[in-house]
Amino acid sequence: MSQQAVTRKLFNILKMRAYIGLGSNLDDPVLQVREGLRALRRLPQTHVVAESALYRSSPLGPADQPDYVNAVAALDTELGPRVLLRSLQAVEVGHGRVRGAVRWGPRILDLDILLYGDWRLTEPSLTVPHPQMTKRAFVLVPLRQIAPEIMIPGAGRVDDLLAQLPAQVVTMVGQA
Ligand code: ROI
Repeated sequence: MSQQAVTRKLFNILKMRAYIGLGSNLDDPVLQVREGLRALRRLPQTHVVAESALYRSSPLGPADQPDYVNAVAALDTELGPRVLLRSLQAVEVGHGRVRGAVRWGPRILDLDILLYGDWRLTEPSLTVPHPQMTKRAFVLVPLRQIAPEIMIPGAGRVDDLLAQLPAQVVTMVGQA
């Protein structure tokens, strides 16, 4: 077997399918989310396998802020969840995100680990599945686009979760 084939085989064994939520409501949110997707494609030991379209929605939480643009990406990654989280935080900071500014305030680029395989983690800095994702149509609508059959550990199928939510308007605004 060639060296390349060995490397590919190892990657297949080690990799985990993770889903990342992206969101922005400042400084040209469509551009920010596209830049975020580009940054995901550059992560080491990681292949982006699907990207949803971009969706606009009004802010959940304080209403006196601009509308958000959201998307979801699926990755196959060899990075563990904590290293993945640190890598995402580095991308956020690179995009001018100031952590701990205003809770639920506007943000240039937000990258969240939604799912990491079927793992369930509860740690001070990382809870997986993302604890609010089941209540957020702006997460579930793009997730359903790229993974209609996905099961959210401890919560259920994405379609069933969406059916239980009060109507939230989430409008497709462009392709990734
Ligand atoms: N609201 C929407 N619509 N989209 C988001 O990505 C988003 N992110 C947030 C809060 C402030 C909770 N509201 C949001 O962090």
